[in-house]
Amino acid sequence: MYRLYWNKDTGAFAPDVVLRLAGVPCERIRIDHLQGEHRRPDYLRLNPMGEVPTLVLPDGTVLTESAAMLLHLVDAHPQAGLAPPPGSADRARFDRWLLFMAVNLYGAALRQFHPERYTTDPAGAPGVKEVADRAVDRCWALIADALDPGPLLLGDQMTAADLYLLMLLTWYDFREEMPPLGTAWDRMLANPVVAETWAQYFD
Ligand SMILES: N[C@@H](CCC(=O)N[C@@H](CS)C(=O)NCC(=O)O)C(=O)O
Repeated sequence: MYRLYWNKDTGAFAPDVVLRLAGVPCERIRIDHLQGEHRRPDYLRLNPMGEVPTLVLPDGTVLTESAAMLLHLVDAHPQAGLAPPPGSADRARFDRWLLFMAVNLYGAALRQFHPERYTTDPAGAPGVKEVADRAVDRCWALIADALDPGPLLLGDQMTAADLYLLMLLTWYDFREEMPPLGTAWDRMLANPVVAETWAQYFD
């Protein structure tokens, strides 16, 4: 069985909703990172960066990095239909946007939320945040463009990349400023499994 280390309001939402949509049994272990549980030695042995989520595969393989978890799950459970087949042009687009969000947007979000971690000079933190603010805005504009014609990143089919997008969009509610984001949001939350999982993580 899979084992997912998760907490509310974290990136664990993305692998969790994919596991649920795939109908795959999974044990869930809560790691309260706000209480410092992600710094416990037993958790650091699994996830040396001390981050949530961590996914342990049925054979014991440990995965960190939420995007890597999605890439594994969509291929291990193709019947869920949450990614185009490997090697197809649509799969290349899927990989592109998933990695774009994981590297550029998630990365800029961390610099924006925790600028003090990215400078040795406390007085430099506001500058780090200002540059991160710009990077975040630019990333969202590119994602809104990628949702044309939409309604989702690859058209009509909801993929794991869209669900990753939903997780990030929950932290940045740009639905009014960028209507394609609102359309994608409504489309995903119309799925009852997505809505139920979202409510457990973010309500
Ligand atoms: N690259 C990692 C980032 C994970 C991450 O930053 N998780 C946050 C919660 S959403 C965390 O554990 N933060 C704890 C900390 O930074 O102290 C991934 O995509 O899984």
